[in-house]
Amino acid sequence: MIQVGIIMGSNSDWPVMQHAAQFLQQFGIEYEARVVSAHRTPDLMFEYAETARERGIKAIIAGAGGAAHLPGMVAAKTTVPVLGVPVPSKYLRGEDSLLSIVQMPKGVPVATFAIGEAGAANAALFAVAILACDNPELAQKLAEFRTAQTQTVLAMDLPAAE
Ligand code: RP5
Repeated sequence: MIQVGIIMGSNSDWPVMQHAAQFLQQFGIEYEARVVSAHRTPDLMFEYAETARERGIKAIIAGAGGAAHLPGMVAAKTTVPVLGVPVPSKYLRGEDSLLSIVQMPKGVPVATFAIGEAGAANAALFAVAILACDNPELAQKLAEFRTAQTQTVLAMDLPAAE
């Protein structure tokens, strides 16, 4: 059963958003990835948001660039947690995307992540953490991932100064 939805405003967002998909795959989470645009397919966006809960979706990772209203508008139409990923934009390097997503007025939250690849990856890890709340096996996998990451950093060597 699909538990996480990854949506994005354009297929041009996929190089960034695929980093979310990769992490979900790594943790064995079933997900779907779709292009849903706030301003170009607004009816689809509403339908997606309105049916997400009844389809069993537990978290929606929504990425968009520029005037990035997709995460906020989806959050307005569902109580499923929405995790917003600011996609780097052509002219403002994603600072516009970040501010559009993060500055939600009080009452309709969007959890906002870093601009770009790190944000997409962390949104997926956050979705895993949400699902792990009532899934001990998944919580264990997440703990093992963190331990492995720690070991990688502890094993880092630095070259001699030149
Ligand atoms: C946004 O406009 C999308 O999320 C994308 O980041 C940006 C550019 O879209 P394209 O012109 O590449 O389709 O809606």
